[in-house]
Amino acid sequence: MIHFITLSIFPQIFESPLNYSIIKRAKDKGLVKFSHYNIRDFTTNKHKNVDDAIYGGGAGQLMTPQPIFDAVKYIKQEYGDIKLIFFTPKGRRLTTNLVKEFAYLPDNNITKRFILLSGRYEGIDNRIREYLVDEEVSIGDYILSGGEFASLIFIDTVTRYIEGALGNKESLKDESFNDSLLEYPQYTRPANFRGMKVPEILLNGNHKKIKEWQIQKQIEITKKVRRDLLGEI
Ligand code: 6GU
Repeated sequence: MIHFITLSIFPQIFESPLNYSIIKRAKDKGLVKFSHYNIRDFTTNKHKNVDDAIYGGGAGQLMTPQPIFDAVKYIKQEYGDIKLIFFTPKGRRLTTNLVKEFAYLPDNNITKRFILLSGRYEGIDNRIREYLVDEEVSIGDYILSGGEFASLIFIDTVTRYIEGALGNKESLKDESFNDSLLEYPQYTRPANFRGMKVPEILLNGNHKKIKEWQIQKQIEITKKVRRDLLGEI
């Protein structure tokens, strides 16, 4: 199982999104587990402040080291040494390959744990990076208001790659990126919806022709929107 331990000043953000569908079922099956810690609970100052002004100037505030160091110490005393991932636009880009590495479990009886640290404000005091953070991960080239949504995306995508998390109806096969091409268009009943028709080729049961059509469509759509995936920038 994978135990995701989140560390954030807004632990409530994690409550709803992890209680649906594939993640909920993975949790019920004992494939994943969640614990959410509030950084503010570890503050030692009277006002429970978690941020402070930046040395050398600059706009905004940074997350201060004390509550994060103490929270991580507390979590590690509870569970032993755990890899800590910090979500930041400065991190390594999260890709299928990286997700598969994080999701990999050598056998089903071991518990793998991650501390997922979400920053807010302008970021974190660099000593947190230097002494506590094992990996910095970004979910894409844009700026979020905080790391919580990135943590949730990490949890969602890693969970999908845990053996047994997907049912028969869902599958890792044939999805966008699995063969570096985007997915082909898919249709369900009815074959004619208000005059909008499903491509004829999909209706005639010629599997070889259908496969060719699907690959052709994958190439077309990938060329159109993600040439970079084809190795052409
Ligand atoms: Cl992980 N955090 C924030 N704040 N912004 C991001 C991001 C993470 N990944 C992309 N943009």
